[in-house]
Amino acid sequence: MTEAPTDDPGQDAPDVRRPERHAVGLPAVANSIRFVASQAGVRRGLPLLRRINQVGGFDCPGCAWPEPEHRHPAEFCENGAKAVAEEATRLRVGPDFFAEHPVGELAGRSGYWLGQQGRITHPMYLAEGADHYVPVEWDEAFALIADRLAALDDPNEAAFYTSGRTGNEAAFLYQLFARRFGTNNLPDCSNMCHESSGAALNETIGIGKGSVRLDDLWAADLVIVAGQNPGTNHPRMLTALEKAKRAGTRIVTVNPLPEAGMRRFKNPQALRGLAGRGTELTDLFLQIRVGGDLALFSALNRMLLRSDAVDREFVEQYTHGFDALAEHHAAGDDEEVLADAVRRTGLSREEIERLLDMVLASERTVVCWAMGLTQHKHAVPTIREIVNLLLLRGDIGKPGAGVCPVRGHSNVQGDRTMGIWEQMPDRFLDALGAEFDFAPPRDHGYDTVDTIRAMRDGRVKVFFAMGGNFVAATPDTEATEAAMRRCDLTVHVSTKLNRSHVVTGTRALILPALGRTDIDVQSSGEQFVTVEDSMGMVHASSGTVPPLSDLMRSEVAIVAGLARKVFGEDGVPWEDFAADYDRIRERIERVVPGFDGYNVRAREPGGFALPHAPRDERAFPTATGKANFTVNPVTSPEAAEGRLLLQTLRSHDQFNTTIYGLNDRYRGIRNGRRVVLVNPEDAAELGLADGAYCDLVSEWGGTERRAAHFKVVHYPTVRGCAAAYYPETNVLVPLDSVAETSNTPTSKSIVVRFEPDSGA
Ligand SMILES: Nc1nc2c(c(=O)[nH]1)N[C@H]1C(S)=C(S)[C@@H](COP(=O)(O)OP(=O)(O)OC[C@H]3O[C@@H](n4cnc5c(=O)[nH]c(N)nc54)[C@H](O)[C@@H]3O)O[C@H]1N2
Ligand SMILES: Nc1nc2c(c(=O)[nH]1)N[C@H]1C(S)=C(S)[C@@H](COP(=O)(O)OP(=O)(O)OC[C@H]3O[C@@H](n4cnc5c(=O)[nH]c(N)nc54)[C@H](O)[C@@H]3O)O[C@H]1N2
Ligand SMILES: [Mo]
Repeated sequence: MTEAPTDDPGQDAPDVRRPERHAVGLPAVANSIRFVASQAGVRRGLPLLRRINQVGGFDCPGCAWPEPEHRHPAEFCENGAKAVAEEATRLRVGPDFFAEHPVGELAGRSGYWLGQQGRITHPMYLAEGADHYVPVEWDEAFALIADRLAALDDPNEAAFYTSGRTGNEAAFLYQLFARRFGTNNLPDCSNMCHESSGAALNETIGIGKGSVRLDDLWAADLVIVAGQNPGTNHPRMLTALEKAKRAGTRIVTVNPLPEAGMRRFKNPQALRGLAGRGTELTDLFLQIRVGGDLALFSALNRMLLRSDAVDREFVEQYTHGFDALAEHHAAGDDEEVLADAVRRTGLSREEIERLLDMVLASERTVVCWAMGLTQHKHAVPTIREIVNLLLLRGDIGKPGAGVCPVRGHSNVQGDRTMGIWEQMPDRFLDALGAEFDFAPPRDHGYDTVDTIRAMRDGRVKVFFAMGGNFVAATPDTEATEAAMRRCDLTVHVSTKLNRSHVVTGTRALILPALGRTDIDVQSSGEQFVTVEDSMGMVHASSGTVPPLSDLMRSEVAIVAGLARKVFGEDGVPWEDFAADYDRIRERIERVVPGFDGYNVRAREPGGFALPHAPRDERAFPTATGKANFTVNPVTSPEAAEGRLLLQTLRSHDQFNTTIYGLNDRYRGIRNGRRVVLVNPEDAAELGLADGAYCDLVSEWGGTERRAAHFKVVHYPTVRGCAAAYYPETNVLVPLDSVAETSNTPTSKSIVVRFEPDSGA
């Protein structure tokens, strides 16, 4: 047991009500205002709400869902409001706090408690053998890092992690710093998130990003939302889906859980949403078994081929590999294949055929997905099979159709565009090297899972994180924490306190950063940063509240200051970059395609769109020069007798490892997070009474992992599958259980058995 003991009153005794049948509406509006006022205060907090996602305001630090061209005065959601309030809080964590609380004590606190303490206001240092963090000057902090970096035998003994909130300018400088230091070890949150989407899309259409814009949703005949819970994680997507629905789009939801948001939506931006019954969003709900999506889409494609509903012209002109796919689906017996799909998906044959009919009736189909598809062993083939479907129908590169991986962190896609990737292609490295007159390293670096392995084995000794909460977000908590403790130095550039600050290497630093909402003033004046949303739109973001402390620095200033300390006079004008972010954007424009006129276009209201060859001109920059069909043999996770497949997901009151509160309103869970949702029939078979406490034991490759003291909740999830919250269950995800090709932890399919409660 490695989890922090629970110290939140009530967290151990969650109570349960009936799940909601609709999402948003008045309670969401009331909740946003209450939460913002309580965290940030009425004077500091409430005016912020008017600046979220507005031209001249700041990009919501919540999710990466795009803003419509015509913005509503309230272009935010309940959970965006919580993300803003969390950051704009008036509470401070400064030297007094650290003097009062030894690190050992903090390591016993829950993540929720740590996050609630406030914004970090001073650079803090934990010396070797010390019990307390103590304040440190910025210059001294940089010197400490430079010193440990200089002590390494090889630049690849350092790893530089990024979480997806970092703006483009800081991300670009950060990867430049890492590569000039000599390593491609740039793990990021994306490795645990949409890496599977990137891998599948790069191979099949030649670019690892989605191909649709907002107006494509409105022009689509059919939108399939698979493995995603937008009511909680991308609430503004519901507004877009409602608009699509009113324009005649049909919507299919594929999910093991009946998520409230995809059922009935009460739009808070419209009177009908606040007062009326709301809009029924889903036309067809397919309650699929966890990991059954490849079987579903494969069966669908087989039937499509049989019914001769293939867009021959598109296939001939733009694609490669059709014959192999057709051959694959010609083999075997149709009845047997369908029966196999029924078994693997848990759906009925009629349900699969209804989906087929809807696909056949649609001239323009969009498929949206998120973590329910990406975090499986067979995630990459699953997404490739979705691409097969769209290619068969000619549904890429035309209005109203395409692939829509819905990104998580607000700038996770932009960070990738800026070079935060352990395997950036040579054309990027060539341009970077030419611009800054150096030879970037070419060997691929470590991703997130490989970084943990390298720390565990003593091959990475300095761990530096630009945001995020590495030890809580990554799999196999026990193994990861042990790996982190083996490091010589761990450094976190952070806004709020989290578990990664208290599970440290021999020495540790916390460097306090400005966030999205903070006004950022540098020597040339007030700065803005730019971000890229899930649909490839780049736009400006400027904070609007005064920082809580003069000692907080922007991420740009932190990287620039560190770089100067590490490299000395190296011919790169780091100070100029920090003084005026336009100077960084000029360089990005010369290195990264699609950013011409960056400084001008970033200042245009709404920003600008990055090019996307498949969408814009049906050009596919793949190895074959065409869009690639792929053959994906059907597979799905299995659990032996007496076991269930556990998926780990988000409640309505959290942003990843940041816990806003202990409720999950739409699912009817209150005052606690250590719950496991189990289908009543499975529960009866397993002897799990509603409300009983149990341990979850994961089984993988002959090894076992345990998470103690979970309350059983009988819940209408699909048979054979259970669900529980992340990050409490990360301890159960084996480090080596990863998706093929993308190396993403399989957080959505863990085989678990239930044992009697061993206590909190
Ligand atoms: N408020 C809030 N917003 C967020 C976040 C947050 O924590 N809080 N996190 C952000 C981030 S980084 C990300 S990546 C996104 C995550 O957004 P989501 O992917 O929506 O997040 P999860 O909670 O992991 O939900 C996964 C969904 O997939 C379903 N699912 C699980 N397994 C399967 C499966 O095998 N097949 C199918 N078809 N469905 C399955 C689950 O039932 C659930 O509805 O949200 C972003 N936005
Ligand atoms: N079991 C399981 N594990 C998962 C997932 C899952 O579904 N199940 N999802 C995975 C996914 S999709 C993701 S994206 C990862 C998320 O992994 P991370 O991105 O590493 O985690 P977060 O919880 O988003 O990081 C929160 C911390 O970031 C810092 N922070 C916030 N804003 C800023 C900022 O503006 N600047 C800086 N410098 N720091 C800031 C704060 O200190 C805060 O505590 O987790 C993954 N882990
Ligand atoms: Mo994510």
